Amino acid sequence: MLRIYGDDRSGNCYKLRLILAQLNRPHEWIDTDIFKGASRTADYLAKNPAGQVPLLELAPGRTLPESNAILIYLAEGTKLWPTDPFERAQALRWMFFEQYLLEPNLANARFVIRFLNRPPDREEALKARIAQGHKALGILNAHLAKAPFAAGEFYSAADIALFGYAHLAEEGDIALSPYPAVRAWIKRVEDTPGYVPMTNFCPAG
Ligand SMILES: N[C@@H](CCC(=O)N[C@@H](CS)C(=O)NCC(=O)O)C(=O)O
Repeated sequence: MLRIYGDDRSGNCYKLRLILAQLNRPHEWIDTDIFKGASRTADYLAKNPAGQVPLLELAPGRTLPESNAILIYLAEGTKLWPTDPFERAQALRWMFFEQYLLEPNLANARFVIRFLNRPPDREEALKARIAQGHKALGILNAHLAKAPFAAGEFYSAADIALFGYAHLAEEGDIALSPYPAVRAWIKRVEDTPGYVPMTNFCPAG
């Protein structure tokens, strides 16, 4: 049985909720409250020294952190992972992009606004995150204006990786209105079979 350690307020953890639902994979979900330090205990740090969620545990001592690595592990051999080498490389390209340019900015802006209530001493750093978040969405928008999904014609784990925080951008004061191709793609992702919204696990507000 797959075991996931996750916190449902996290877009990185929601990526796994979504792929597991879409692949109909039975699993055990261990609620791990990051605000109460549950990812910083000695036991947890032995599983993931980075002290972060999500984490996949396959067996004692056989663990995998990093949301996108877990997505790839779960998607391998399914319709959500391309078999064509170029499409697979494209999927990886967008998953690396997500971790380097999109997630750090969108997730951080959302965290400061939604969970820290936008403290004045974080305002300058927040503005920089918002600006970089817009840059990332602009790049994604240009790509999605030419292709329906990240890796090309078909929905893949790369779309799930990008969707995790792109669909939450406005919670970080990053408007999606300038990005029509991203908004159309969000709708396409929501229309994929087995889609479950994040609000099923973590009510908005
Ligand atoms: N690159 C990691 C980032 C994971 C991450 O940032 N997790 C956050 C929640 S979204 C976390 O566990 N924060 C708690 C902490 O750092 O103490 C991934 O994609 O899994």
